[in-house]
Amino acid sequence: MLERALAVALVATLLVGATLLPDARAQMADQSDFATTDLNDDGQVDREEYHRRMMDTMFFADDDGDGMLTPDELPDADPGVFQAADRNGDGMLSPEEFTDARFDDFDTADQDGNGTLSSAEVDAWR
Ligand SMILES: [Ca+2]
Ligand SMILES: [Ca+2]
Ligand SMILES: [Ca+2]
Repeated sequence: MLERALAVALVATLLVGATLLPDARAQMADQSDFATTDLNDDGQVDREEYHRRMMDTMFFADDDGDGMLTPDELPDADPGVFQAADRNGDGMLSPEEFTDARFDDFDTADQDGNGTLSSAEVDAWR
């Protein structure tokens, strides 16, 4: 039981955003976070589930509701990480830019390339 709880906590940490949203990660890294993201409850997080999670994360971070994320709205984001994610250089992250950056993390963590993240893969990624 303890092992599973630990794995779930690690998955939650990855899903909420290890690089872009450390603050949100701290707020949301609990066990229910993984259950929320794993919509079909199969113990794996697939790209669709991950994408929905990113949309929720972006929605909550977008203080002025304009659909774009600025450095102000991601106060804890590393400026270098933000700039790398801002592909068109307009100083804001569109939903596409935001999710693209997060899917880079997903692909890195998905070591067997089967398109889903197991808790073991998240564990190894960290
Ligand atoms: Ca905004
Ligand atoms: Ca942009
Ligand atoms: Ca995998």
